[in-house]
Amino acid sequence: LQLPSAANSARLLDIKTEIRLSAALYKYRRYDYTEILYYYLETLVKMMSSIANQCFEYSDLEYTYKLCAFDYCEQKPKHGGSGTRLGSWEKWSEPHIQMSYEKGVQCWNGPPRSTKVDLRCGAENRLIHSSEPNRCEYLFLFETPAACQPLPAVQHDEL
Ligand code: MAN
Repeated sequence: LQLPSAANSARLLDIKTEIRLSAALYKYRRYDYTEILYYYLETLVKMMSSIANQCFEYSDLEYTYKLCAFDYCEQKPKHGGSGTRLGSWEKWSEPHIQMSYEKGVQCWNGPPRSTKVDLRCGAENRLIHSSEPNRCEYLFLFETPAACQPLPAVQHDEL
């Protein structure tokens, strides 16, 4: 896929404008929607790579939860004690875009701990919630600008 030069210079923090601009360029060049979708996904991946090697924390009453993006998740008691691995980076999972961390510390009489991370649109990269819907299966909620982009609207009638 050959990207127009404006798209090549896409700045991560101004992704919305760039997507609109490239959608317009694609339209002008009569590229199809699939190519715009490719561009969107590629930009999303770039954006997500901007949080790689960073850790984010969220605390509830008992624990501080840590998400080290594309590395591991951890649960640490707030009032002393060592951290417990809640899984290591495994994959993106479906049906919606969700990060999956698996093979954490074995749960007593249960499975190895694992964590799914839901992404939600937000102005900054921030871990905003953690829960344990099933014992030793954790669910984090992570806000990121990367989840804010709707697919660009293509107006065929203007061609
Ligand atoms: C610890 C924590 C909990 C978990 C139990 C399971 O207390 O990791 O989140 O439910 O172990 O025994």
